[in-house]
Amino acid sequence: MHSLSSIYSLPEAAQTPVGAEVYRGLSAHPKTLSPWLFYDEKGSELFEAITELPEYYLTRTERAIFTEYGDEVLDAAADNRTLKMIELGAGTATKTGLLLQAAVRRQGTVDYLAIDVSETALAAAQQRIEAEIPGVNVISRVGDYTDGIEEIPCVGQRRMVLYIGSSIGNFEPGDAIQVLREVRRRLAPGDKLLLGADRVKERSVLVRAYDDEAGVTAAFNKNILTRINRELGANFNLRLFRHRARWNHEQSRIEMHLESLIPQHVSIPALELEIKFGRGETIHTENSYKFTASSIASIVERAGFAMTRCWTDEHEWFGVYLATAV
Ligand code: AVI
Repeated sequence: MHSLSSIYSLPEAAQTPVGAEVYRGLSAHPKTLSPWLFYDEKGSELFEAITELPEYYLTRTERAIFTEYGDEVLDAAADNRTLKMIELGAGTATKTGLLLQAAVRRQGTVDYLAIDVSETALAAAQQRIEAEIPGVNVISRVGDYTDGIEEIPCVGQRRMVLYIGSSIGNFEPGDAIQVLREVRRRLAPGDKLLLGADRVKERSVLVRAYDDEAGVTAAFNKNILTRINRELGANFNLRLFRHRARWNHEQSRIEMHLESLIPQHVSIPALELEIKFGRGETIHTENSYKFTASSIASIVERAGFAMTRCWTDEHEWFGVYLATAV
């Protein structure tokens, strides 16, 4: 009996999720790495730090929208019924607290299902919410995206799925539609989706948000190389790569890249790979799509929802969209 690795003579490490992605991405032309590789322990800490940067307006703007319009959002979502809330990629659920408070004001108690891949983030979220917002019944599920949505039985009630923080922007548009279709498949007509999505705006504001003065986003981007060094024994020299953030107007997205400053070779022993970089060649690590009201409506509608309401901030920098399952 031969294992797949001996038939195709791929090293064993190339069959782990990280190894397979690095093998695929760094053998490709142009070179790419998937953004989920950012989020090891250090990367998750760096992302939390990004959300507090002065240049990274996304988190604070979405929070301000929830603070100002939380009650309105809840009223519009509930259709005079009791609402149950389900959050995809809940993380530490800090902004969600504002909506949960509005739900408790409206209906006294609320069931809240938090879904995330990080068990530690979920445990912290559960503890904090239960301590700070009496009336919230927190259920947490470790899993990917839509796992567990059906677990909330909803006879005569409304479900509202939260997908906030502009995470939808990290998918290619076709994949974003697929993710929302998966959500839709698990809901009943009339159930709601609350989507937070960043908006197209002036280029300089966008680029600064992804290339901050303090260099936190640069460290976040380069952490992907540290991770490959640690987990696959590679010898990336971080000083020989620089962080780049570019606005791609045609595709309406911020791209993050790691640019090789010199011609160089990097070896990845666990994958038996030797990677050659030209000067100025990049590894494309992330896309962060920015939407207009109509581009986000088209995604939501193609996934089986009708756009119902939208809230924004005074600069119209960020959008919170309520959509109804049809
Ligand atoms: C998680 N996601 C919404 C962030 C974004 O803005 O696309 C990830 C990020 N990348 C660089 N800074 C933040």
